[in-house]
Amino acid sequence: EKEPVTVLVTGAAGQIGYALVPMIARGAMLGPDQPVIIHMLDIEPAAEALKGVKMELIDAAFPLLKGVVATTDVIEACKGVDIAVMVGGFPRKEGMERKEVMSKNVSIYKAQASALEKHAAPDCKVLVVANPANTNALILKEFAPSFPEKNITCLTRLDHNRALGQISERLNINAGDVKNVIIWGNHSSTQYPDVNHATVDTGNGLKPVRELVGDDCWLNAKFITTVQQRGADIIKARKLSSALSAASAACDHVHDWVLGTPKGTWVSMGVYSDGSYGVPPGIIYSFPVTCEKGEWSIVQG
Ligand code: NAX
Repeated sequence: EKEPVTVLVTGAAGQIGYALVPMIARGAMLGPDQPVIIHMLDIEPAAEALKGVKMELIDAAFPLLKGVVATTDVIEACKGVDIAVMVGGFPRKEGMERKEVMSKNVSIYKAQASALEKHAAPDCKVLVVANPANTNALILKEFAPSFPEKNITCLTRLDHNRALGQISERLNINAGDVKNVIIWGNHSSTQYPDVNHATVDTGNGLKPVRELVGDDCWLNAKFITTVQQRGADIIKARKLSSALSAASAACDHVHDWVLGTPKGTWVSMGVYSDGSYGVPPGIIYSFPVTCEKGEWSIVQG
């Protein structure tokens, strides 16, 4: 049997955390043969709720789950962690300026970055989910200078999957047959969902999405705004923000990063820019990437 991999989930008592930890414990993140130890971090006001989540993980009797730590202590949470999924953060509340949210998150991410730097495994891979995701990832990178830049990423896979979902609904096909959409930029409404290189596996070869949809008006307008605004639409419908789809996308992100992308397929990840496509180096930006042996590379050309 393989050695267990230790996965940290911060904000684990929240909505996304509640959907995410059972997925990890079932092997959706690291594979059906990979044992895991889950560390869950939350803050004091959520400590009781976090205990409840731990009880439920035990009650689910997951064969792959080799250990659970539920804590409000950042250092204990970060100890020996191989993969860190940063879901916790200070949410933007009604009437709050973006700047205020940022400054609250700066102090949270500063503390968590140093704890990870000192106590996590040296090659720990980090996925930031909490908003503003790109900015929080950058803050984390700034305050964990000894971490390889390549190990700090943010989640835009949810937007990527939303784009696949919209195309598959439109064409009445399976989402698994659509590939190579791209999310460029920020995880926010300024992102650009790009279908210009996307294809569909028709069972009879690959066909461009543009050709199959045959409606550039829809692709250039409604499709883009639907993907950009999907988060807001979910809130309208559920009165809560996306959770199961966010958790599932976090699993996809780490899964493909660690285990590799299939040949001929790329995915979208928020990563440290090396200047590709004229994007200023040093910011965290969503690009098309392929992954091999635990390393992502930006698709060129
Ligand atoms: P919840 O408010 O349900 O959960 C957040 C949890 O984080 C709470 O349990 C809270 O106590 C905890 N927390 C707060 N400060 C913390 C700290 N300093 N250390 C550890 N834990 C802390 O939010 P939820 O719906 O789960 O969303 C979590 C984050 O994901 C939000 O920032 C949200 O904006 C972001 N999202 C990002 C997405 C993406 O694609 N990148 C999509 C979904 C989601 O909106």
